[in-house]
Order: sequence, then C-alpha cells, then structure tokens
Amino acid sequence: MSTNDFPLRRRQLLAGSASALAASGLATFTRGASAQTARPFPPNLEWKDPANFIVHNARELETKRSAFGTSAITPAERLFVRANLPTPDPSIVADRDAWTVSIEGVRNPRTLSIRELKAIGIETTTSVLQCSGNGRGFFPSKPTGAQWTVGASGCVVWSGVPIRYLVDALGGLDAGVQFITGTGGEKLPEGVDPLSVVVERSVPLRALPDALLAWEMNGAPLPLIHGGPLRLIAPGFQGINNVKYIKRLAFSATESKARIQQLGYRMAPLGGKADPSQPSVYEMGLNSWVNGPGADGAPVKAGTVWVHGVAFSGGTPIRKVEVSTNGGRDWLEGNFIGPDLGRFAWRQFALPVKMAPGTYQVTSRATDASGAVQVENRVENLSGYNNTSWRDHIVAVTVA
Ligand SMILES: Nc1nc2c(c(=O)[nH]1)N[C@H]1C(S)=C(S)[C@@H](COP(=O)(O)O)O[C@H]1N2
Ligand SMILES: [Mo]
Repeated sequence: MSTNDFPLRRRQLLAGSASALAASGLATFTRGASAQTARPFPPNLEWKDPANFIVHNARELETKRSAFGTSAITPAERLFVRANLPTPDPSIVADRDAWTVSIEGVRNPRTLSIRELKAIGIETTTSVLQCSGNGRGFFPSKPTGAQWTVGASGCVVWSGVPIRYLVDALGGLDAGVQFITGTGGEKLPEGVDPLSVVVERSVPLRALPDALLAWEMNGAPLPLIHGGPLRLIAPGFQGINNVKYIKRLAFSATESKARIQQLGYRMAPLGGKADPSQPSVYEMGLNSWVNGPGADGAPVKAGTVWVHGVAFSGGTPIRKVEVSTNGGRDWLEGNFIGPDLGRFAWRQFALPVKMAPGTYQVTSRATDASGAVQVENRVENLSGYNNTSWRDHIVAVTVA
C-alpha cells in the first residue's frame, strides 16, 4: 500500500452519500491494495503489466511512482491510460499505412493516408504526455473524475510527420487561421448529438512548429490504446490536446464547437460552472515529483538513500531541481541523471541523502530556465486541473 494512502482514504470516507459518490463516478473507487486487486485489470490491456498500475476503472490506469524507473522514457507497458470513449476496434491497426486523415484549412485540402504522410516528412520528438487532471486526487474539493495522484503522466518518444511540412506540402494555411483542430476517430454512440461526445480539440496556432502526426511511440508502431495508427502530438500541451486515432486535422479561425472544447477542460472557479470564456487547459505547468525509493510503501534501508524523481514543464528547459525530506522546510539541490531529450521531455534527477530510521516527508521543487519556481500550492478549480503543487506531491517514506 502507498504510504500516502491514509489522507486519501479518509477523504473518501468523508466524501458524502453513496449516491453522490455514484454520481461522481467514485462509488467503486478506493486506493488501497485490497481495492486494487478487487478491480479487474482491463483484459485488452493485460500486455501492460498490471503490477505497475493503480486501476481507477477500465479506461483509466495510473502508473505507480515505483514504476517510472530512472531512465529517461516511460515504456508502453508502463504508460498511463485515459480514454474518454470506448477504444476503437483493433481492425483499425490491421493495415496501418492505409489509415487516412483529412486535412482542412489549407490551400489544397486533401485526405492523405499514412503511407502518403511518410513521404512528406519524418521527425522524432520526445514529450511528456500528461492528463490535465493529474494530481486531482489531492484536491480537497473532490472534483469529479479519476482521482489521479502523480501517475497520469509519462515521457514518450514520438515519430511522425511534422505538421509544418504538411502545411507546406498542401500550399500553406488559409487566411485567418488561429487554431489547429484534431478530431478523434472513435465510433460515436448513436442517438446523441455528436458534438456532445466527440473528442475534438483545438490548440492555438503557436503549437504548430513542434506538432506532429505520430505513428510510432518509443520505437514501435503506436499501440491502439495510445491512439494508433495515428495521433496528434502537441508537445508541451496537456494530454487531451494530443488527439488519438486522428481522422481530421483542420486549421480553423475559431475553436471547435465540441462540448469537450467549449465546456470541458476549462479552468472554472470552485463552486462555479465551466464556460468558454475561461482558460482552456493548454501548456503544462512547471512540475516535478519524487518517485522513490519507498514512494509506494516499499521498505527503505537506513544509510545513504538515492532519492530520485522527474521534472518537466510545458516547454521551458528545467534548470534546477531541489529535494526536501522534511516536507519543504529544507532543500538540497539534486543532480540531473541521464540524457537531456529536449525541452518537452522530463529530466530525471537523483540525490544521495543520509537517512536514519524514521519517517520522512519527501518532495521536490523544480526551477526553469526563466527562473520560475514550481508552486507550493495548487490553484483551486472546479475540475481539479493543473495541479503542480510540490506540497501536494509530498510522499511519506519510512526508513528502517
Ligand atoms: N481520440 C481521443 N483522443 C484522446 C482521448 C480520447 O479519449 N480519445 N483522451 C485524451 C486524454 S484526456 C488524455 S489524458 C490522453 C491520454 O493518452 P493515453 O491514453 O495515450 O495515455 O489522450 C487524449 N486524447
Ligand atoms: Mo486527460
């Protein structure tokens, strides 16, 4: 059991009536080890190595802190999963190169197959893929949605065609374009307004220079659950903007009319309502956390302990990471370990700390190249987005 289970458990017990819990989708959610074994691992994802995950439900799997390792990237077997809609049929990855995407809002709009995209250009980029609700489980307001701690995140190498090459190949952008809109290829339920369910997201045009349509992840064909055969990658932008099974890429003057764009993923005030005038979740904030040792409750031996974790931002390089073992009273500077895979990747850090037997409140705090420092406290909001609080990320580590 994780050492930070106790406050979360208590929070759940205080969470209110059973019907309120059911309405919020939390009714069957518990974080303890027993509850995890009670919750079946989705059979289509058995290849993911269930021991590495906290199972929130069949469509939301969180990577345990202890499963992140200290290498630069997160393997597919350990990468979190978040699906808003049922996953498409595996037949869509039977002939990957035949998958098509329609490109609109350019001089010569066209539908192109992956085979054709591969002739337009290839680039590889590394970026953190993170759900905007990562850290939601720490909000005392108990926002609706998966109660992620830190593991709705991973660092991934993507390969595909740069969108800027695609725009050039199709004659350039239409006049007045301000957004890049990606539409997911899931089959939508019948009898409902498609705009109320479709995963269609618009990101501002500033995403263009770094964005890809990716067909490969960590050196292998993009797995179906992660958007295969083709996915929009907007490096630096929160998970939802990285549209899986992309069927349509539209350069547009206005944002998508889909509910998920207009009302979903907005920074709405606590106790208020989402509306399109509020900021959308776009670039990720400056963030870091500690992954070990002992962060998931494994015993740690007294002596020199190599505390390690990850630090990243929405695209500004990380300059420094500090570690505290006493809940943020004192800080020591950590060392970056491993390769720097660019400003959209995370940096892993480690620091040897002498630890006598006892319980330690361990956390980390990142500083970026502009001098900005990771925040101490979360910004309260209705849906529990953008939690980068180093205080919330504190984990109790027992050394014996
Ligand atoms: N088509 C489509 N794209 C999607 C989603 C989805 O449900 N459908 N979920 C989004 C959300 S909320 C997140 S956090 C990431 C999750 O990506 P992963 O499942 O590959 O980890 O994909 C985003 N892109
Ligand atoms: Mo997400």
